[in-house]
Amino acid sequence: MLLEIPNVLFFTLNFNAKIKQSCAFTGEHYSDEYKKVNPFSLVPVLDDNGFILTESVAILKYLVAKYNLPENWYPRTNLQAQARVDEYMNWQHWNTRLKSAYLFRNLLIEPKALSRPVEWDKVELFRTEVKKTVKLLENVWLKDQPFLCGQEISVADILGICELMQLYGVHEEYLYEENSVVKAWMERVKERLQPHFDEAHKMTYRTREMYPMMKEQLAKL
Ligand SMILES: N[C@@H](CCC(=O)N[C@@H](CS)C(=O)NCC(=O)O)C(=O)O
Repeated sequence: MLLEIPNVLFFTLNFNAKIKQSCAFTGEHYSDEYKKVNPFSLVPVLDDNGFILTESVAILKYLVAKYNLPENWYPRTNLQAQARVDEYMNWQHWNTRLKSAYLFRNLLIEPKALSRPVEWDKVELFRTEVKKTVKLLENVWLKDQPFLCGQEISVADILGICELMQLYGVHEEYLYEENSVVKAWMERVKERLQPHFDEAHKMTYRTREMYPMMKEQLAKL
């Protein structure tokens, strides 16, 4: 494939992201057929010619190794640089990931799936939590460096930006845009990942367009 090497990584990830999005929105991931592939009924899942792998972090590391991507994506020779990326990937599960995902779920996914009104107290709680995480991104991860784990982009930045981008889908982007350091980092990462970034986020952009209408419907429940 004659794509630039980082693009190979993102092209592959885009492909999985498409499966993930359509699957999670249609509820297909609860089917018995899907459970045969991923017993956790979650997305993403990688099927590399029959080798099935769940968990986004494991998938990213596998893809970097499989395509022998440049060191910056996930360092292999510099142990401390690798540990730094691992540090973020472990931290994010209970921070960027959890807070952003729960805000998104509470604003849209759960009310829609369960046909129940939005629980605004929970939404407020997770808005506050997202703000705290954004502050930590600024003051810890992005302190003195342009990317989350150093001077170069890594898989940590892909994970980080994708979690925040779901908030763009539900018009909550002010939560990270009001932080100039995080906003500038996101612009930097996006630019580095284009055109694949936009391709990967088609469903997010579509959700954003439809959200005002969906919000109105949810307000009637
Ligand atoms: N730890 C897992 C989390 C996977 C996860 O929570 N996926 C969400 C979407 S991003 C999902 O499948 N949600 C569907 C559901 O909860 O029904 C990973 O990092 O891959």
